[in-house]
Amino acid sequence: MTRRKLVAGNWKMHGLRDAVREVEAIAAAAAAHPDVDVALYVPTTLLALAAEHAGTLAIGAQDVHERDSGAHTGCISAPMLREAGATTVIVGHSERRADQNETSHDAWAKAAAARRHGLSVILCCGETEAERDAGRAERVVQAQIEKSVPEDASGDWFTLAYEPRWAIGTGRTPTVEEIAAIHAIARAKMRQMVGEAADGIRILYGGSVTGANAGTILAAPHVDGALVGGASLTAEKFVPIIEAAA
Ligand code: G2H
Repeated sequence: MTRRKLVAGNWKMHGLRDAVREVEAIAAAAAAHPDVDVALYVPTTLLALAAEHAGTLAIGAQDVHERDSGAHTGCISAPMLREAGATTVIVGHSERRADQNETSHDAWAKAAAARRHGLSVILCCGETEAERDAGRAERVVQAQIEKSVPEDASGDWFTLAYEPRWAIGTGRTPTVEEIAAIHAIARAKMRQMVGEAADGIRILYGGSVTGANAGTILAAPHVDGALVGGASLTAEKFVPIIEAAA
């Protein structure tokens, strides 16, 4: 099955209103490469502004609450994200797992909430350095997938991102063979869970992707795109990654 490449930028806790210039430039690059899907996950405060300038670029949030409303101070629901202009959301990012103690079950519930309200989802998984050193990377990723991938996951709304925690923001990446091996295992695990629908689900690699390594990583077997942090903050750094996917 052919899967379109997806290049997604995760701005994390970066960006004030003047960053709209970067959104515009990234949107122009997305429009110039209609064969690649491009998404930008901005801080909540920038959703509405970014959506105004998005064109074909998908604008997303970096987290969502599992409930639609209620007494949850500081949280944002899927209907609120939709109203602000988001069409997609990241769940289960390892920084939220580490900083907010989020679990794979939380990621599952958040993905379900997003789905209920028509938001597409990137769900993140990935092992720690200690887990990889102990030879447990494959089992850790399989267990995360088992606990977090929704029963109705399919490629029209769901994407998995493999982000080894030790590669995030460190400048270190696994070898292409290591990335391909985990992606193959991840797809096999999803096939067990959702059957043939797994073949339509894109699996992104994330962790220190740059313009310099994107071509090699994106050409690896089983890699359907990239989730990019630091190198997505400016068009100058992000556009070469979009071009590498085209
Ligand atoms: C991993 C990635 C974006 P970076 O978190 O999700 O960040 O590219 O900075 O390693």
